[in-house]
Amino acid sequence: MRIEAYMAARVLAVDRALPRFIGGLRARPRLARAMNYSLCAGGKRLRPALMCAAYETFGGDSGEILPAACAIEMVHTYSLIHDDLPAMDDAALRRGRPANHKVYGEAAALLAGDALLTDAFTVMLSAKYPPRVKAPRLLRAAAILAGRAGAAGMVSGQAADLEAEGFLDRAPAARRGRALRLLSYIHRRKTACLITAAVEMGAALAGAPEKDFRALSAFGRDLGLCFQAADDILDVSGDRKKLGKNASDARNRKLTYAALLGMEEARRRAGALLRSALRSLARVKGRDKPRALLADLAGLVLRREN
Ligand code: GRG
Repeated sequence: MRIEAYMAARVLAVDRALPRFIGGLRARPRLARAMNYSLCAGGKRLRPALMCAAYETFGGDSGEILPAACAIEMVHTYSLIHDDLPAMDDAALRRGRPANHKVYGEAAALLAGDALLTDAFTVMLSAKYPPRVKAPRLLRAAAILAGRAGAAGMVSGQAADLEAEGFLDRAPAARRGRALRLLSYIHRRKTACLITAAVEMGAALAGAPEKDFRALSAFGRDLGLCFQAADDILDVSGDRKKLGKNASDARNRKLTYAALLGMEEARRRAGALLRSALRSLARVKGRDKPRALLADLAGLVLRREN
């Protein structure tokens, strides 16, 4: 199957399922609208697709784990809503529409994010799964999602990202090594943690052997770093219409590959990270076709225009 067709099928499944899951949560109507507004705004659904392809690599059928795939998209969407708030990146546009707080106000946007994060676990843990998804596998997947999204992962990445604003104005060029280490810390957590979680969760739900789990985890980490390097480049040179958001890194004095190393070196690093991810993927045993889909998905991450 071509990767575009695979992605389109996953997008369709997730787009249909998310409003059903939100509808089942008994949220107050305005809160449910605010949650749906950002969830159903046309995200690429990269993380659910990665989880599905990882699950299929170890023999599963991706339809079986739709609640878990939707759960990671809920966590991702919460992070985008909170990231856009004035106290964080202060962005007016997201996914081609006004940011959540521009429509519903800051308090409602905060609460929509809170509910999406918390109820990701409701959706994931209260669903019915086939016998292959044994309870310990489901619990491990939930622990991965919590751990990678939480204080040890994405939240600390976001905290460090905010602390690093203006770093390049304050630090002399001689401290480039320190800046690179800080940047790597930020990227690993802010972006790569959730992308790593996607493939780890797919592997955990399918009961992948530990060796393959670790190789897939390394694939996810480098793919996540490649994703962020590409994001930094797109923020400088991408087509705003296709991106569906305004450039914000320079305005926020962000520490990025593009700002620290220049565009050419940022592109070179993104390519090197993709190759490193593919080397880890080559060590993963499992079904050939979904593993090839994972490789194609990785290629899309580097070539993407939004
Ligand atoms: C608020 C705890 C907290 C974390 C926020 C997501 C994030 C951390 C910051 C967003 C800043 C940013 C643009 C990071 C780059 C990586 C990223 C998550 C990009 C958006 O993901 P896509 O391109 O978005 O997969 P879509 O809209 O396609 O789902």
